[in-house]
Amino acid sequence: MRHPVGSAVERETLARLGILDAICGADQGFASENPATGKVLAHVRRATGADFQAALDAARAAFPRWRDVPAPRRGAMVRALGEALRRHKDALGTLIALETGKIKAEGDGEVQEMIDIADFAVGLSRQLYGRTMASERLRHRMYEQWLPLGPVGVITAFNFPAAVWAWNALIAAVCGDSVVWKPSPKAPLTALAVHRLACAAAQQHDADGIFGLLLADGQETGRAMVADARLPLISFTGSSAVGRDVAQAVAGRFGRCLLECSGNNAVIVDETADLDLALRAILFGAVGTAGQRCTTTRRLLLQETVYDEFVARLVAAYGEVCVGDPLLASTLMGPLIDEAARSAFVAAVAEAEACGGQVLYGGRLLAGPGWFVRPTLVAAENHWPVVQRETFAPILYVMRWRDFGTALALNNAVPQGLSSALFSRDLRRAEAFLAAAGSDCGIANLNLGTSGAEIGGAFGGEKDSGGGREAGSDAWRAYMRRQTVTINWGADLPLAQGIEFLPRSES
Ligand code: UN1
Repeated sequence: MRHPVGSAVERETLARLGILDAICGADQGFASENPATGKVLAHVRRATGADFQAALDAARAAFPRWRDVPAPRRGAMVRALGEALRRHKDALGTLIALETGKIKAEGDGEVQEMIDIADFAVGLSRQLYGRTMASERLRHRMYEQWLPLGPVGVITAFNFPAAVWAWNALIAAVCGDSVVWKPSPKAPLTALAVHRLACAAAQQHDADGIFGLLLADGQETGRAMVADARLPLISFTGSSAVGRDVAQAVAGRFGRCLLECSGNNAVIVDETADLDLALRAILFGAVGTAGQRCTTTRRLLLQETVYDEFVARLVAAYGEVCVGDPLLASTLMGPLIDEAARSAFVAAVAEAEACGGQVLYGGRLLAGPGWFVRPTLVAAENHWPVVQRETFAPILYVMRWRDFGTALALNNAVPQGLSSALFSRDLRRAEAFLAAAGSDCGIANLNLGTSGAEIGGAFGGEKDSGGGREAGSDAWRAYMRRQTVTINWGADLPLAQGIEFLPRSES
């Protein structure tokens, strides 16, 4: 059952996070809405062109000071922010739920993801390692070092309004960079709350000005950031269509891009799989966050021998999903983000049906208020345009296969290449899935779902998913510039490749 949240909870949450004073009148800014009620949560002030210049100037001014701070001390600032996030986890998790419609458990999980990346970044602050190479020349030494890059522009989406900033900003911070953040206009309050905590930590650690924030609801600010050579790196999360424009614009000025774009992630299930595990993973992957993760499971590829049984179990499980108020503990799925998302859901279901798709479950809206839909299963074919596209909604397209080669081919036969998963107990199939000719995605999971990655791995995808890698592993390198250093400590000048280059008199 749905119980729209009351404004008392909203006010109290904003107060707990200390951002009530940042709220402005309706005529002074743009609205953040609660998708569970369809009502305005609050208005926030819109950044002007002057604010943009001021934010860039501040980030530029902060950078030379910050890059001189030893990296482990930069880590201490991030540790303080991680501690503040721990203290505010409940309130921030609630605000994320209020503003994005994701359920409270997932809102809290998103804050935990920030805490995790903070811990990771603190450790990293003592591990920004370069390599030493063996020089071919006598009495020469070679090594590479990683140096701070400059102010980083971070553009984030509504669906992870806090964690994706943290992936970027906390790694960038230990790397010695300042950060200018443009969050989604659909989640400005979360950004305000996070930014407030970040600035407090920065202030306590002589890092004033390293975290900038620009709240804006048009395309102008994002475009200005992308075009501005003062931001040597742009990290962008959003659709492949916008990501393509960002990539071209940033390449045109020889900037660097980190792109986290659309996914169209498949789960393959074969007849040897633990079907109980597969069912739970697919439910979380397809229904979690109301299908609005870039890692959401959008395609289910079932071996034909288990198709009927598994679909029947899935339909039954979908019937048990409680759709409603994101703050209620019993709710598994909240609303879509806005009316446009709900229209896209309706259009996608209609398009699939027009192609001959059979709705196995859901396919319908739930009556207002709020942008609620039913989680949806559609028997479909992979080549239909609607299946080839990412629709940010809980629609799972179900398909069947006979031989495993076909399953692998279907997994890869979409423009996107973010996440993928196989449920199987067959060693040969598992290895084939993970081999070079297997999944072409940036993420390949065996016996777990496509979403819910840990921060310790590098996160990102191939093809139209953009090619970026963020968060763990060596993703930090994107936020630094590499310098190759060669030192001659001898009294001679040998040239590489054995070249002799001497005036005639000396030879
Ligand atoms: C996103 O949807 O943009 O792996 C990020 C996951 C989360 C991050 C998703 N850790 O689903």
